[in-house]
Amino acid sequence: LADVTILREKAVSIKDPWFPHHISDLDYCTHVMTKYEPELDNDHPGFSDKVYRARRKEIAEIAFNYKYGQVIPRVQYTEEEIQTWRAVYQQISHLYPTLACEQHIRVFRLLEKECGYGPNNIPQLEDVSKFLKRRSGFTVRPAAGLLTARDFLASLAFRVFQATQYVRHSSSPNHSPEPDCIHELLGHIPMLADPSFAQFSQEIGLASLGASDTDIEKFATLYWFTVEFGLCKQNGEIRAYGAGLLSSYGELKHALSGKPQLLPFQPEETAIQPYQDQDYQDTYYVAESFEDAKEKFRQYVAARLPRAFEVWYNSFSQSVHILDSV
Ligand code: TIH
Ligand code: FE2
Repeated sequence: LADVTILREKAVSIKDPWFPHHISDLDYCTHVMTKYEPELDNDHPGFSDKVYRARRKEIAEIAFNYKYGQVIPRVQYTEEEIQTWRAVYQQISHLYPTLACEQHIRVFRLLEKECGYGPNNIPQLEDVSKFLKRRSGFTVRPAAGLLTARDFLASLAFRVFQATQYVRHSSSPNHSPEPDCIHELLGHIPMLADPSFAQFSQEIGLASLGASDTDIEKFATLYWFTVEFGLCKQNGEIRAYGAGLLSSYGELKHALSGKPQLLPFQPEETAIQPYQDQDYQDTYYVAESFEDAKEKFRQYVAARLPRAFEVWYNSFSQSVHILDSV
């Protein structure tokens, strides 16, 4: 009887973090971290550029006003923004055939055919969202900047990817310290179209719902070393599947140059490895495959981080159901 009381107290405790139950609740999961806002971070390449800051504000407004179910407004990108995109695109697309994983290479070709990918055009979030929906069930919603890990991970539980829509500052095309649409479009979108990778992403999201702050930190770290900076084995070679690599010419070459430390992906160790986002990583984790990474992640969640409840995603109603565990 005592056990039952404790469990029940836990389940209804006001200390349990709120989390979204229906995909439309993601309208409340849009909290931006201020550390990289060009206005607030004096290391930001756009800090002293008034025109850039005004442009960022204008595009962020789209995200602030966006509500679930709406069509994502199109951005008319400027010639300067397209030039930055082109510079990244032309350089990095030469690296893909030898350094990107096969899933990325395959989908990238489709995106060029079907979604307006090319050196002279920045694809629109609405179009890539429709593309993803057909391929893996993922959709995109616009984000105003780097979100808190809790909000960002929660959206993955609903197969929603919160993507920025502004372009990095033209002074540093080859590496950006924060996400921008070049990173989302070149790095994340192709990967999210792969069903196995989509499933892995959603499972990190589901595990994060209602988790403690300590656990959120661990999931965010796992996300960092997989979805953002992951490497995987393929046909006897090591290839990149992390979006932060697939969108950064400098870091993609660095990661596979033989200089940084490459370790096997082990959730227990990976989850507590310190990381930084200002410069290239000095450690990367290599997965055997997405299926293997998913299996290891499942075991990690089941063994290490018990929650007072289990969640189950109902894709018909696009909502999360709570099941009592224990
Ligand atoms: N460094 C990446 C790029 O230059 O495209 C962007 C980021 C990925 C993750 C954090 S910032
Ligand atoms: Fe990212």
